[in-house]
Amino acid sequence: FQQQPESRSQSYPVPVEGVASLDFDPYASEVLRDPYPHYEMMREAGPIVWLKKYGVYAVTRYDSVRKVLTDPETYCSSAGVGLTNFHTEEPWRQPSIILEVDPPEHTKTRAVFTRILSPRALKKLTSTFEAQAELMVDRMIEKGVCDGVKDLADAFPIKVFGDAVGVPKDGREHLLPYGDMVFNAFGPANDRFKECLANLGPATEWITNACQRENLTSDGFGAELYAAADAGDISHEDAGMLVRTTLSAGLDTTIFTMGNALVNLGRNPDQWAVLRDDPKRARATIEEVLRYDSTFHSFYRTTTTETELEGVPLAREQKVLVFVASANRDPRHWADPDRFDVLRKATGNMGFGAGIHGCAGQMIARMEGEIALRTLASKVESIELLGEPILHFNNTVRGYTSMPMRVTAK
Ligand code: OVM
Repeated sequence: FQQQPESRSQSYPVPVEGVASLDFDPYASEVLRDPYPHYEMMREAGPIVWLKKYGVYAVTRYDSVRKVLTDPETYCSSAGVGLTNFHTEEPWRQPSIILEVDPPEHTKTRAVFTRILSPRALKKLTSTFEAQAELMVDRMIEKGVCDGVKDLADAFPIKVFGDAVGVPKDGREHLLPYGDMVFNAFGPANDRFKECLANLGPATEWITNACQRENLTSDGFGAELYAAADAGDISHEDAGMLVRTTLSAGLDTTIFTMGNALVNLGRNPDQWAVLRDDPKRARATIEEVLRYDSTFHSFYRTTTTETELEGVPLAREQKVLVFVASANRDPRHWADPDRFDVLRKATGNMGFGAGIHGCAGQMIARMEGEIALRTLASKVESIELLGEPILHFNNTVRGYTSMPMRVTAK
């Protein structure tokens, strides 16, 4: 039969016989607090499971996740990469022209990003980023007792990435709440989503203004996106939309990743010692943080056609939930996956996704993380967490908002 989207009913599709059908809610607070035992439960239940509450299939194993992400013709992004199906439901904001599109539209915008974020372009930023990291780490040492999030994980990307894009210095406190909304919106319209939307206040307006050409500095990524429009590669409206992408995707993610690095190094003094004794391992450490404690946990694809995944027939317009953070802990792929080991080869992790939509900013994100960690490891002898760091709850990304710690100078 030919299943049409408009003929989907509440009860369709039912999970095929033999597929685990779970009551489990991956967005419940107790799951977000420590999702990994729940990921193990889903991985062991099968290569694909049905989540009753949301009417979606979910994949949690490394190979199944990669299969979905590397077949964008079957598993598209243009119906949205959250639970909301843009073909049948209203998105909370105008869809992204790089994230929430398929080829050929995607190919054009992605190419502009690839060029603007080229290795050569990033190299030019290195010394500025290093100088800022030094200032911030010196300040932490001076304080002794500090907050790893407020003094570094948060402050560093807001400063260096904000400057690199070229947004106004005033009002950058709106960037995180806006990103929080973007990432909550990839999940269901639950209380967390609704509360975030209700408290968004002037953040959206600030972001919209920051994306306008006249409010951007003349030498940042923002200006370069508008120059690409002048050159005819994209429209001027597209340029503004792509600035919005940098501000949506580039802050909460790098900030949480840096915080996750500090938490895991604080909890594993032997691993901190490896990095401190060889700060060149900062890059590999960030990679292991992305694997072991991924910032981005899950997102969706939508089937463009009837298909089959792991032996299960899928209808057209079926949302498939993809858990990259679970793939990064799959024992079928990783030896001793639940061990944080900065000496392991963590490349191939899917913390940045995979395939044509794999994070376009991953090189600058790694660079920010590497520079901050290398600077810390070069100047600091010990880091000690003072009490439990404060976890932030979001439907899609996981990180900390506060992390009291003591640092001592080398
Ligand atoms: C965008 C966007 C927003 C959030 C995340 C993202 C992970 C992209 O607006 O294009 O990539």
